Amino acid sequence: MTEAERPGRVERYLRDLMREGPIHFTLIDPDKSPSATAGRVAQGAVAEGSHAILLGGSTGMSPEKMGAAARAVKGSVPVPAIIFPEGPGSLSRDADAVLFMSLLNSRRLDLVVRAHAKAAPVVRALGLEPIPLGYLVIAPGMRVGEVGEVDVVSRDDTAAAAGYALAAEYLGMRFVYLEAGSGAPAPVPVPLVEAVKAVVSVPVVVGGGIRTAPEARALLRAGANALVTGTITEEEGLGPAFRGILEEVRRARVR
Ligand code: 1GP
Repeated sequence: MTEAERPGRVERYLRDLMREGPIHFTLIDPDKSPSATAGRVAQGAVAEGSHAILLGGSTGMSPEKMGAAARAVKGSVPVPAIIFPEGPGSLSRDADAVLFMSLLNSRRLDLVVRAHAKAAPVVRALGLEPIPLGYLVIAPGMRVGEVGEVDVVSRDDTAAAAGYALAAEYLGMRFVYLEAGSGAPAPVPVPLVEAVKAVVSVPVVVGGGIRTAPEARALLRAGANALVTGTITEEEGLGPAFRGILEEVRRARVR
């Protein structure tokens, strides 16, 4: 990709959709879902209106597992398969793009920037589209908070969240992701999303602990440009809760 081609094809697809309203990402963990399952989940999710598939998990990833999942997803649905990396070991040329993300509030310098210096040439060689993103973990943070040695932003610290998000934008990151942690008992608080939306102009992605339609509705009303759900499909498949969340996204898009 040359400088003139940035943002790339996947980012343009996401931005074009987000111009019309918020979008939904289905997160599939290739470590928990063998490739046949990943393909089936992606197919069902996209049929319900999900706009892209994120592939990632916080442990146990390898390029082989990621590659198999990406091929299964791409063979099943016409939407992008985007790597949500745990590190350079998650990269595979079979995906369409990678969230090239800095874990903004980690105490581990490698997760803030140094792993990226190793990953960047690999991303380039594999021909993966990098999507620059600031990743901010909000309490409780769950496993990513622990593994990532994160100084989590407390749930009422709207000023800290807004500061991090604006810093990410000023550093040139083109998305901000507010993460409560996979399987969190509650999503990122609405006032925190509102505080971030009040200061940034880049799209704001919100994930972690979204399990119900009312939670999704509240986050969308707060201005979230994208919602990510993972656990709900792992636990309940593409059942009523998942469909309810997608229905909220659909409604927000026609408002
Ligand atoms: C995790 O934000 C995602 O990184 C999704 O979280 O698994 O709780 O839906 P859940």
